[in-house]
Amino acid sequence: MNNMSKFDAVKIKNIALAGHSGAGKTSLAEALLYKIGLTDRLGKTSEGNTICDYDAEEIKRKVSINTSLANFNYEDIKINLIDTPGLFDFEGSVYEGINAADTVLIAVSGKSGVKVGTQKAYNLATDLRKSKIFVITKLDDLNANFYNTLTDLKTVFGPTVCPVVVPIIRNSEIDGYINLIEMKAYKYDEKGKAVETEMPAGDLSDKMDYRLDGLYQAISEAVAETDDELMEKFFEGEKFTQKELIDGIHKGMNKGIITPVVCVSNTTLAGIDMLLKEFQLLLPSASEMYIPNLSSGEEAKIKCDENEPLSAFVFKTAVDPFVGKMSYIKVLSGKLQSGKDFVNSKDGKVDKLGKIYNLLGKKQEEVDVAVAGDIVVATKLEISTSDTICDASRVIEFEKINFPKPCYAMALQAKSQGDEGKISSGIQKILDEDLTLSYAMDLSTKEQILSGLGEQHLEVTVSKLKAKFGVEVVLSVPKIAYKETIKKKVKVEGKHKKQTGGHGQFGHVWIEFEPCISDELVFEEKVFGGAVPKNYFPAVEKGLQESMKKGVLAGCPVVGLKAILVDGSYHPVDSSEMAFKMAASIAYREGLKKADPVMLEPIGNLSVVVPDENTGDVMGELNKRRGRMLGMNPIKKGMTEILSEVPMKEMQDFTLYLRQVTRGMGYFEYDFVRYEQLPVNLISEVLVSVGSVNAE
Ligand SMILES: Nc1nc2c(ncn2[C@@H]2O[C@H](COP(=O)(O)OP(=O)(O)O)[C@@H](O)[C@H]2O)c(=O)[nH]1
Ligand SMILES: [Mg+2]
Repeated sequence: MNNMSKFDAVKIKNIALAGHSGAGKTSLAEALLYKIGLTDRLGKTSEGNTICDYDAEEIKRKVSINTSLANFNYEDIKINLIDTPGLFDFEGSVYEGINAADTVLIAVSGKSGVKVGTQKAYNLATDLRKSKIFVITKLDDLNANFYNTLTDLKTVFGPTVCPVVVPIIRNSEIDGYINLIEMKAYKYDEKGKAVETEMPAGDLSDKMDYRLDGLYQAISEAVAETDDELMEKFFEGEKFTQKELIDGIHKGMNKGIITPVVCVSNTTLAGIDMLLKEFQLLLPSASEMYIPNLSSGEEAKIKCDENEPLSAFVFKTAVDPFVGKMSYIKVLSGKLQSGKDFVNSKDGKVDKLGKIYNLLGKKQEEVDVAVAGDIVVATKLEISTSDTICDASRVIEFEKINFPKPCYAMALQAKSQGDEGKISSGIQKILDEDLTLSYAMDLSTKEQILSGLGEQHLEVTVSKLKAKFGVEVVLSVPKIAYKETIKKKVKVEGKHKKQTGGHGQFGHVWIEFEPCISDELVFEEKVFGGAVPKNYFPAVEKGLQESMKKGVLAGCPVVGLKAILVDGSYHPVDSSEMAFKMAASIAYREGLKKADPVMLEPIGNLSVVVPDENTGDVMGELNKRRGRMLGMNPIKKGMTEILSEVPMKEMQDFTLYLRQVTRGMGYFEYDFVRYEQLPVNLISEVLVSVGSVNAE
């Protein structure tokens, strides 16, 4: 057991690996851990044997799904790596990982360049005031092009992009790397070991016009921006010392005005040692990080210092059927110590910390204290993601993680009957760990609806239910809660008369039906001279109310109906409440058919945010989906919000469409507003889909 942490917040660096799927994040974590000597073989995500992709679903799918942790010591610092998934369906995990980081390392594939995942990671890191560094990967691949990718980064992210390690390219092959801070050139041998070599003069690449002096000038300029004195020095044409460059970049990263760019190969390990050095020299430590605001919106006014009272934030929860609940915690001040009491600021409850662990992938190493700045996992505690736990002497609550909202819904059913109980207990555990999922019954269709961020997200959830909780479920397209109403006023007769043996049945009514604005039946009577005795009125009303549960078109519930009992007759012996109820339902069926019945469909308000260049496409698509445009607003850099009203029927796969056309940049919110008449030409199509719900 690691008894006392050797590291204080000045010596801890929390780095989230983020970026587009396939950019090489998990492989980079693997390369770093191998280089450090924590592993003796370099795992591959495609072979399912990496440290960070250890979950059964990840091994099966060969892709990261959860945020995972690894930690190592480098020189005199402790580095916590937080590997996040790149697929947008698992974006919730990216929010968790970036939340816990001080620096977001954005991996960019040198083969494919800047992708939507690159932009999303950059934007989220910027919004949460994290430092950023770009790592261009896959430089060993012949199709990788560092300088094109660099140009790409500069175009998209502007002048804060600042190359620090660049390759020397001769005859389309990498001939070495230059560290622009040291102004030294290196070659890597087969073992990924750096050997210093001669600095090239002039061009670094055959095709591109990136020149050494130009790159050096760019770094100097960026560094000059961080400090007035340095700016003066720069204008006087003086060269910066190595220390000035390092401190300047460090400061610039902290302020968010410099994003260094380095390059690596995760397979040959070229550049990995320089990246470690960069971690040590350039990256801000946990003590310098921006402390998130309180849930009240106020500044937290605390220091990331172990001598302050404890405050720590739960950024992730994992529920293991065997181990139980695992809470991933970032300590923001003070010390987290096993066996010590803490207060959960959400409800003031006091609890005692059990065991705490450092994680290396799935491997747990017990520790007994974690100081400010560090990340650990605590087990078996009744705390949830986004909770703040504190020392009783200073109870504060940090703002919650603002997770993306579920936007893709499917109906969920047990494969075999009787499993419903198992489903809800299993889902409850999955909901605890995944705040981008929701599970609720649709009261109008009586279906259980599972919503998440996309198809794969729900697939993985179903797969987890089976693997972890032993229950099999099937997903289907959710039913739409259609309704029916009438458009015309009619007057109809309903007569129920039966003579069976001795006692007969007799009920007879005349009812006027007309449209009105009400979800419930509006019932009146205008009966003269006791044609229908008063004591049968409630039976007539009840008969109509029961009938309204099913319309005459598709058996959907009827709304907007007013009924006036105007006339009828009775029999002194054979009439009964039952008989009048029957008569009312006969009148109902007759009346609604004649009263121009129509179907109603739910309509919702849609606010969809897309990159400017996609507005035309998305508006065209909304038009096809029977949307009604309400307006357009430019929102932050390059994004436009389109407001419209769209029928719910057309929204089911909208997430998938939007993902595809905006390559993942677009997002939306959709809320039910009202019912509207379903166009007549769609009735037959809808009849097919509703048929099964209402046929009893
Ligand atoms: N040639 C080469 N392949 C790489 C490198 N880094 C990652 N890959 C491959 O790219 C694919 C995606 O890598 P992975 O680490 O899973 O990406 P992630 O989604 O960002 O975690 C895998 O097949 C890796 O083997 C690299 O530096 N060079
Ligand atoms: Mg990965």
